[in-house]
Amino acid sequence: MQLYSFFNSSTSYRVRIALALKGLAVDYHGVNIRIGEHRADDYVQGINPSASVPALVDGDFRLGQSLAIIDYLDQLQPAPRLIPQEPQARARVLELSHAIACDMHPVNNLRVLKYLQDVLGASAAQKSAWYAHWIAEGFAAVERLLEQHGHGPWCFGEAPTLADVCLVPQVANALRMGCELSAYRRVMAVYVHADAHPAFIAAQPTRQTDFQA
Ligand SMILES: N[C@@H](CCC(=O)N[C@@H](CS)C(=O)NCC(=O)O)C(=O)O
Repeated sequence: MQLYSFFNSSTSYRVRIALALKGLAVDYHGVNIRIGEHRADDYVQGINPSASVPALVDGDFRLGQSLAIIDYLDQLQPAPRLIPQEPQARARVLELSHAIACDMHPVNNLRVLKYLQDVLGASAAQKSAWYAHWIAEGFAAVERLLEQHGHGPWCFGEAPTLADVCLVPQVANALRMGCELSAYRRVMAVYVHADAHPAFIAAQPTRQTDFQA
């Protein structure tokens, strides 16, 4: 399999964690979204019509969208299962995962921040305020979800699920952007626990072949 990824992309980071947890090896292709490689015609036509990372290529099967990729990997290699099968456990994991992947990530995506700056004329300070605002809203919701339904050292129990796979990259991204996260006690406890796991370490941005300081 081939993975198209950018070291600092949180959605790529999700897929890297899932691959590492499952012990699946891939050929890694760095796509530098800072210089627009994800918008190049051959990438959009040949790899990912969404013009984003990550993308997975398995033979002649091409797939974008990190959650769809992780679901595909879960079907291909169920151990360890990241999306539970029992209906309520599955719904709970998807609820938290979507709070991050659908509510938090899209509003702070590169193309949104670029639009704010390049088209709407937002200053660097306004862009940072936007980013911090949506991080605070989002993690407050995730904290409440963990408070009401979380248990164990991971989001839900004694083993990682898709919820942890989404949480860690989103926290890492927010910390990199200088956000203060100590108020989200449960979020940070899961982050600290998960970030010490070998699969989560292997997936970190600094460990990728396309990493740039
Ligand atoms: N919902 C998609 C989002 C993919 C996405 O937008 N990835 C970001 C990097 S984290 C990207 O490629 N951004 C490029 C841009 O915004 O132009 C997924 O989960 O894969």
